[in-house]
Amino acid sequence: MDEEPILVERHTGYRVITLNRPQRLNAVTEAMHRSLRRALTEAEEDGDCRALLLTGAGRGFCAGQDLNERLAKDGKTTVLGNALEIYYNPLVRKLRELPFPVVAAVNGVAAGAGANIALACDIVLAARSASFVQAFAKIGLVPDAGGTWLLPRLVGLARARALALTGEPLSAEKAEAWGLIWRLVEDPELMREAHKLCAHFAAAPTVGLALTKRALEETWDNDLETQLDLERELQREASLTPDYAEGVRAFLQKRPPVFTGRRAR
Ligand code: T3D
Repeated sequence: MDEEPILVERHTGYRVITLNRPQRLNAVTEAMHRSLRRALTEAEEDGDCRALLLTGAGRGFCAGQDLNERLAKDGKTTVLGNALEIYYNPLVRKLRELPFPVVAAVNGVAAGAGANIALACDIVLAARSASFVQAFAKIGLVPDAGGTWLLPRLVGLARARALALTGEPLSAEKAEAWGLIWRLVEDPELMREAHKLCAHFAAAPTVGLALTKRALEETWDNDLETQLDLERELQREASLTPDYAEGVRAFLQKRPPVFTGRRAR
C-alpha cells in the first residue's frame, strides 16, 4: 500500500501536519494536495484547534511540485496554470486565512513551491541545516505559491530578484539574517521549539490573533487612513471576546490569564 502523503497528529489545542514523502524530499503530488486540503479544512472546523504546525518527514521540508507528475510518457510537459488555480493558490490562501497561527518547522531543504509554502506560514522556524531554494529558475518557471508577492516584501527587491533569478540556495542562517524567516534553531532543537510555540498559541487569545493576522495581511494594500479604520473595526471585534475581558482581569489581579479562544462573549 502507498504511504500516506501527509501525517496528521492531534495535540492539546493544536495539530501537526507532516509532509510525508521523504524519499522525494516531500515533493508535492496531487494526492498530497488533496490530503493537505482536507487536513487544513478539518483543522479549521475543529473549534479546539488553535494553532497548526507544518513540517516535513526525513531530511527535507518540501522540494516543491513532484516533477514526475509533469513529464508525460511521450516526453512532453504539462501546460501549467490550472494546477496553480486548483491546488497551489487555494493552499496559499488557506494558510494565510486560517483563523489561528500557522508555524512552519523547516527541517531541511525547502525548494520551489516548498519554499514558498513555508514562507506563507505565519511563523517560520528553520533548522540550521535547512535551506531555501527558488528552484523555478533552474527549470524555466516563474516563482509561484505566492513567492513573487512574499519575497520582495520579506527581504526587499534586490535580494528577491537575485534569489528568484539565480535559484541559488539560501542558508537558514542567511534567511534569518535577511528577515526571510523568524528564527534559526539548532537541528536537534527544531521540533521541540516548534511544539513549544504551538503549545503557547494553543493557550493564547485565538480570536485576537486571528484578527491580528487579518490586519497584517491587509496592510500591504492599504494607506494609513484605511489601515487605521481597519484597526478600529478589528479592535472592536477583539474587545467583544471573552479573552479580552479575561486578559484585562488577569492583569489587574496579577495572575496568569486563562484564555479559551472562544469568539462570542
Ligand atoms: O507544476 C505545477 O503545478 C506548477 C507549480 C510548480 C511549483 C514548483 O515547485 S516547480 C519547482 C519544482 N521543484 C524543483 O525544481 C526542485 C527539484 N529538486 C532539487 O532541485 C533538489 O532535489 C533539491 C535542491 C531540492 C535537493 O537536492 P539534494 O541534492 O539534497 O537531493 P536530491 O538527490 O536532488 O533529491 C533526493 C531525491 O528526491 C531524488 O530522488 P532519487 O534520485 O534519490 O531517486 C530526487 O530526484 C527527488 N526529488 C527532489 N525534488 C524532486 C524530486 N522528485 C520529484 N520532484 C521533485 N521536485
